[in-house]
Amino acid sequence: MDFSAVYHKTSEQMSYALNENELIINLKTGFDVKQVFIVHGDPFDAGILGGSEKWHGTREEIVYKKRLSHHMWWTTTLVPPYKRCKYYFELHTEDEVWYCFEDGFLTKEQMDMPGRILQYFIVPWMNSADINRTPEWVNDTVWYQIFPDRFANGTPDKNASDVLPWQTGPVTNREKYGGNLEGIRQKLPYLRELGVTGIYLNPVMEADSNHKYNTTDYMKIDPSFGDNADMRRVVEEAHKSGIRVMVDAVFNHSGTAFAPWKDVLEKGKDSPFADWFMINDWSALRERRDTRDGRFYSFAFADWMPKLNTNNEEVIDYFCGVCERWIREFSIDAIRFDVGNEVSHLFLKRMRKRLKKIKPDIYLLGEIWHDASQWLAGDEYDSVMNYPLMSGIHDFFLDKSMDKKEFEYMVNRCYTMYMQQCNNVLFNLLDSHDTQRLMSRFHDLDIFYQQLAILFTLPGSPCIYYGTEIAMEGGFDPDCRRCMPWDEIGSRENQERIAQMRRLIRMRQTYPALKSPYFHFPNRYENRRCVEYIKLDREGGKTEIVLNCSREGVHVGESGEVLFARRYKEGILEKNGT
Ligand code: ARE
Repeated sequence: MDFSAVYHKTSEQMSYALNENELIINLKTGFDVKQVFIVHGDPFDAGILGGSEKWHGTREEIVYKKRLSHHMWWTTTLVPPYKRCKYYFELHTEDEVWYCFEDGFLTKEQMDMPGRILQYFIVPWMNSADINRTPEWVNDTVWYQIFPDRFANGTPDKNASDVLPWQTGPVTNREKYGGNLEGIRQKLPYLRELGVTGIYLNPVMEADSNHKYNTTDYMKIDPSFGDNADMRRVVEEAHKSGIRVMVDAVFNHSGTAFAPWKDVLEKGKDSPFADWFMINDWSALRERRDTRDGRFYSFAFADWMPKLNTNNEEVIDYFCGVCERWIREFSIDAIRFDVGNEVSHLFLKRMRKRLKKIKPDIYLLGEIWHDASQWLAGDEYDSVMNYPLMSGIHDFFLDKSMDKKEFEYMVNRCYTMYMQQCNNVLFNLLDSHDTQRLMSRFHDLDIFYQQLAILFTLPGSPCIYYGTEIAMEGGFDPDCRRCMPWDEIGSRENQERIAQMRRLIRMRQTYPALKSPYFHFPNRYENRRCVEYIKLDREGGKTEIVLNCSREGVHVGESGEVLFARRYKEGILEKNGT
């Protein structure tokens, strides 16, 4: 047996309480392990100190498994009647059997040796206060991301003098086009009609840029977007339409017009805010150049975005207060934390406690592009933006040498990184204001819809970036932030695309299997790039997703209702068909 491939621990996503009753246990092995049993029971079954009675446990086969690129991932759910569990694994290869304990592997003879002290895996108590709980509504949500300056201008007759005429060509990061909260409010019926049930707004607080990631005032809506009353109105009307609202919180850094930074510039070390930032050289704070010289720390090396010291109790308290006020004043439902991997854990732990206390189902989302397990133990974020899934899907369509097995490994990797409660509320996206637009990656409508079909059939909650419903084009920042072409929305082509998006959204909302965490890859089709996976719901409902990503047609049979197909004729899924 390949011992080095076997991995288990009694923490993180390997062993955790899913809820008050269920305990999920995962084990990683090499492909040489063909069968796994878990022997489990109450630690005190054989008395307190063991004594003469022998602890036996119940032996059960682990039948659910997922393939990763170099490992097999075995998963089971136990219901320990007394909230405690003690266990070990029995691993079978073709010709060997090994018993896996916390301190290593034993043969049957070694395990049964009289007097041997066995190091079982132990879950001492499933304390209800420690269960990782995430808001249930998120799994049912279909998000729509809005970059406010470019989505809709609801008051064109009141444009400020620096607002440029709405246009649909390329844009820069210096221009303002007058998109605002009133524009968003007026488009709520459009979004509702599309089937959207959540909007994610890029920053709306006051800042002297068009993207507003350099905040000046955390409690004041930027005047170019409206005022606090407009924000209240948008949220209120969104709620009436069954749409929840998520705002962007930029707490890793501020803008240079943020009052505490201005105070620091003025008073230097004597400022009461001196420790609110991360300053190394007090003599050169005003100089305008990137911060590679280390005079202070900033976002990336942008000197207009000085890094906030989220290790400081005062800073923690201030920003927790800001979020509490957002919840109270605007009734928002969710917060996305910008540069969510650079703020302190202490800050996030405090934040979660305070916010969940006043709004238990608030959704706290971290902007983290890599493995985020350290933030997802249940005491910081609820989940993260699923950029690993975005790049995995993208690479599969880009690299034709990859076969469906690699697609399977990629999806399985994304869904074995975190606990199920976090997977259920992952924020799944294919593009954003920080990436190329989906349509501009391949310029192919079939591939575009195939990727969306994947997004809408995996666990988590899917998000479409404004304009994706009409397959809007756009390169990297700033090109992905073009104005929404409302004048062209009525064209036949756009209407067809909107109808297609509506079908996808409705399909997701109608079939519980699509949202569920249960899926497997039967790989029944011989074609190496015909991806197939089956989603199951709790009631036994099943949906099969087949994506022909090859250059040949694939016979798929006609066993059920076809929910969404791009290029499907008489049982044959044509090339690039979904
Ligand atoms: C602007 C220009 C850029 C220029 C930059 C520096 O547009 O072309 O390079 O200035 O001069 C905001 C604005 C941007 C602006 C930026 C700086 O939206 O337009 O850029 O401020 O002023 C990493 C971070 C992640 C971050 C991305 C962009 O970890 O947090 O980079 N995303 C957030 C927001 C951004 C926002 C900021 C942060 C700053 O979503 O919109 O930018 O508030 C990997 C890594 C990731 C990395 C990712 C992308 O995969 O794992 O960590 O994300 O690549 O680089």
